[in-house]
Amino acid sequence: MTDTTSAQQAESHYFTREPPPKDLKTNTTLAREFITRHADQGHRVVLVTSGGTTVPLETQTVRYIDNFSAGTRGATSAEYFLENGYAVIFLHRQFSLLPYSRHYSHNTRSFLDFMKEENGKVVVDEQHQDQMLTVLRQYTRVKRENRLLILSYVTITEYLWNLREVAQLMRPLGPNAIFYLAAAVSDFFVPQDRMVEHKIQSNEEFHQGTDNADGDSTKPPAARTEGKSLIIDLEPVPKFLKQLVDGWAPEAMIVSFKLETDPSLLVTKSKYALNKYSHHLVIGNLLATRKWEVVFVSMLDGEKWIRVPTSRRTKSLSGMPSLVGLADHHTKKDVEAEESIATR
Ligand code: PAZ
Repeated sequence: MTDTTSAQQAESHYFTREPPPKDLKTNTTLAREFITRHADQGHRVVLVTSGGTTVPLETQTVRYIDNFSAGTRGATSAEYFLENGYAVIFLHRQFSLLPYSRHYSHNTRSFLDFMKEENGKVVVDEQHQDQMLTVLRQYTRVKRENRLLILSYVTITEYLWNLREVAQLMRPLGPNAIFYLAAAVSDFFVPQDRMVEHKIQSNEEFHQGTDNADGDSTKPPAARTEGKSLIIDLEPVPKFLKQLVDGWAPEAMIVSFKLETDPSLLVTKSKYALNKYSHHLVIGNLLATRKWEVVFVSMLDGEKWIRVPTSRRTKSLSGMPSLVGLADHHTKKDVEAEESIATR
């Protein structure tokens, strides 16, 4: 079997087995209208994916697996695409950082700290006026020109359904389409037909049987209790980059990201991904240093490091992985560093 055939089979198996999200039709309608309008105006359109993906353990989800991503890379990069005239579809994890508002959210300070009361009215504090005015002007312009479409997902399956639909809608754009895949996508998941319906019980007296949500007990639930232990037996998520490159959007420019924690693997694995999927660019980064340095790996330029000067770095609070995943506090210097990488 060729790589292409097995990728097609994996796609068909996955999307037959995993039901589409409820809001997929709405998202598709919005994306179609957005893409058509910008294609008619001759604009380039970029799909930026951003934030983590959850892996639910129960159909009525109480517990899920998550990752660290706050969506800083995606939200920051989206702003730079917008400033450079692109129309941006921002497919992000619900409640992760958004372009423009990111400057004032998920911060170590509350957004209220940017305000003060003056003559019975709420106004922006003097020291934040200049920066907020710049951000507000950029945001207002983008809104006026209707160049930002914000779509959201929560789970890995919702992410993949949206990615496939939007990619296929972007196909007619040919080389005027860019995919910038900064989302931190789970490699493992619980398939729908191996998911229990209700909250997994820890108390042995209340243990459920071995039925999955669809009442089928032939395969054990992927997340279940055995004795006092919770057993989680995840399945691999098919690698859809091959399908994106070869099938969904073959003429588009495709940029993928590679995250590692072991420095000795980063370049090797980035090159491996580039060779395997034959797309345009892999941007590699390490969890601990991702705010300060990335490596670009491409056929054209080989391996190229981009680093924020030491004088502009701070100890990154975001270097700490968080199971909760959402509260990735960033400092002003984190924001500046991310911008410094995004502008190159
Ligand atoms: O969202 P964030 O700014 O905290 O992190 C960005 C990132 C590390 C998730 C991104 O740069 C990345 O590498 N995404 C791909 C991860 C992967 O699936 O390998």
